[in-house]
Amino acid sequence: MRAEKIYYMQEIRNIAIIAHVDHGKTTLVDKIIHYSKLFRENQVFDDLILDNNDQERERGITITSKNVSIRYKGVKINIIDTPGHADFGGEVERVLKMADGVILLVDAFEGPMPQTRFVLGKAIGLGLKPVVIVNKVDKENCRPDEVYESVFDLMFNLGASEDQLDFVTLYGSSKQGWMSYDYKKPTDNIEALLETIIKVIPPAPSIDGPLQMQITSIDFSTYTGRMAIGRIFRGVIKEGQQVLLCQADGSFKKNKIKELQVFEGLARVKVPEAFCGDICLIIGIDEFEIGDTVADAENPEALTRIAVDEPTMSMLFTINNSPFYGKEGKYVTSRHIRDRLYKETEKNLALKVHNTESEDKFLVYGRGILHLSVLVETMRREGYELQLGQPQVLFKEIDGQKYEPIETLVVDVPEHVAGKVIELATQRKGELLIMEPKGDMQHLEFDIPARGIIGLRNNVLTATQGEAVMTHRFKEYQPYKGSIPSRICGSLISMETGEGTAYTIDKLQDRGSFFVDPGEEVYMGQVIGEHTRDNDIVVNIQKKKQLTNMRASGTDEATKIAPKRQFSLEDCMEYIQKDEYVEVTPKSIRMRKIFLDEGERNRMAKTFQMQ
Ligand SMILES: Nc1nc2c(ncn2[C@@H]2O[C@H](COP(=O)(O)OP(=O)(O)OP(=O)(O)O)[C@@H](O)[C@H]2O)c(=O)[nH]1
Ligand SMILES: [Mg+2]
Repeated sequence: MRAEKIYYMQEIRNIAIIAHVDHGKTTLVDKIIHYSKLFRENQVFDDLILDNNDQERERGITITSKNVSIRYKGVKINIIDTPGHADFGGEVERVLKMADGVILLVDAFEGPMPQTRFVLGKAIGLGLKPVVIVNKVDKENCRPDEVYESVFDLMFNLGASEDQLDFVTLYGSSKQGWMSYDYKKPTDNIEALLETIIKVIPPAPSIDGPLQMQITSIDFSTYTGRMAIGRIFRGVIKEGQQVLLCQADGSFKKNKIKELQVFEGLARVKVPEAFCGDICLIIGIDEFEIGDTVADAENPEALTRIAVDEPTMSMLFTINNSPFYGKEGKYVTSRHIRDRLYKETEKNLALKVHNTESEDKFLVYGRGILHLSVLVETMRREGYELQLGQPQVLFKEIDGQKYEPIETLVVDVPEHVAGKVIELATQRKGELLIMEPKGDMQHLEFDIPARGIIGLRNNVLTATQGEAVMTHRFKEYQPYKGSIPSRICGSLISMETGEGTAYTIDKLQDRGSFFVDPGEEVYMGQVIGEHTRDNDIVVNIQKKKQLTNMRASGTDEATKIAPKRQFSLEDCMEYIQKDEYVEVTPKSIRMRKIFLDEGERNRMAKTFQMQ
């Protein structure tokens, strides 16, 4: 990257786009970028997708926030696209520090959801000016007027100031690429939004004085290592400048700005200097932390620090020691896994890794199932083999009493199956707080222990034929609610190692449902299905049919066998019991008993019950 232009002080707006998961943030940012190309010269646009890493594309969600910028009527607008999933909420909170205003998107059917409340609460608390977009008004059954009302109520309840309550509302469709002040009068572009941003979001103040830049995000590349991203709150920052890094313990560390970049469109552009109000990226500072201030070498003054979110869940990572170990992966030793995990902590801020008394086992702390599973999926794609223990929520002791994380659970579900969902949530100590009609659905809200949510999604989807829409987010710690029945059904465990036959699987179908197909290689102690009853049983699926007549075994029965139940990585993580592992390799995901041998398993059963 070469510095092609000198950037002079300019008018800047810094905005973050916030919303509940899937309400259309990234789609909108894509549309803004496309539209703004009308105002740029000589910029080549690829087919753009902001969710640019593999897992973001496949899962259709944003995992890390992204900075882009556009120019509109001579103003530089820095836009931060944020993730909507609750596991990444801490990231949103951090990047809001770079913004002067937010665009709050709310789905015109769904209305405000748990994450809407969380991110809006943070924005209101920071005094940011909101612009509201009631999005997806192209959807059938949408309720833009009601949704507007509930956004207003929510803002009011969150303690918004008068200026914040006096927000502009736009209606539109990110997907179709239009915004309008009136949803009954669609337009064919998003100009109304850009006009609104320029008009109502306060310009980034330009303050002269000794440099202050606060690091709010980390980026990483194998060439440059860790890069610091943040906003300049005072003064100017220059390439080659000597600076002091103000650290958490109050000490200062000398550093030199090796290279400086700012965001232009989808790209990062190397610049000789960047000015107060802009968001920049610094290469060449070593060993910084989030919240550190990059300050003037003569007059270093730290800005108020940003808290990094604490983990809420832990999971055991260990080496693969299954009978099929090493068949598919490149990296399989504890050394490989340890190095990879510690490397991850350099950029994955909410992640913590602890050693255990065994050098093969690591406890990894994160913000939830999705946060941890994204890491595991990344590792298997890189060629790692490993095993995972059952995820554990983190308890706290307050005044000698055991406290546990409680979540708000929201389920929208067709009326005729609402009862089933209530039953499932109540079994897991969920408390129904709200039940009201929403369009032709029932809207249910519960308080429920985070423990109770693990594994709930699968059951809810099965009970509602996939029609329920379910989300949850951390609410608060409350006193421990007592034991929650774990999985209601036991496991079917393979007695032997070898290929399962259609004949035996067919014979055992009344015992439960299978997770493996005939012909699939399984090993002794592998969890190959779910028992209809609550206890585990060992079954032999390798037996061959006696070939009394000369027909090939299997083919006729195979047609009667129910298709195997498919489990995603997250499904497995949520499904396993305390005495089970998920085995993860680049090609396979299996569940197994920790002790593969039945005798040993029975001897060890007590230790698991005691936990
Ligand atoms: N009908 C309709 N669908 C939309 C609209 N905007 C976005 N979508 C769809 O909603 C889904 C989610 O859109 P995204 O832009 O990825 O949502 P997001 O808010 O960035 O999601 P996260 O980053 O995961 O929080 C995609 O399938 C979009 O095509 C809209 O205006 N109308
Ligand atoms: Mg997104």
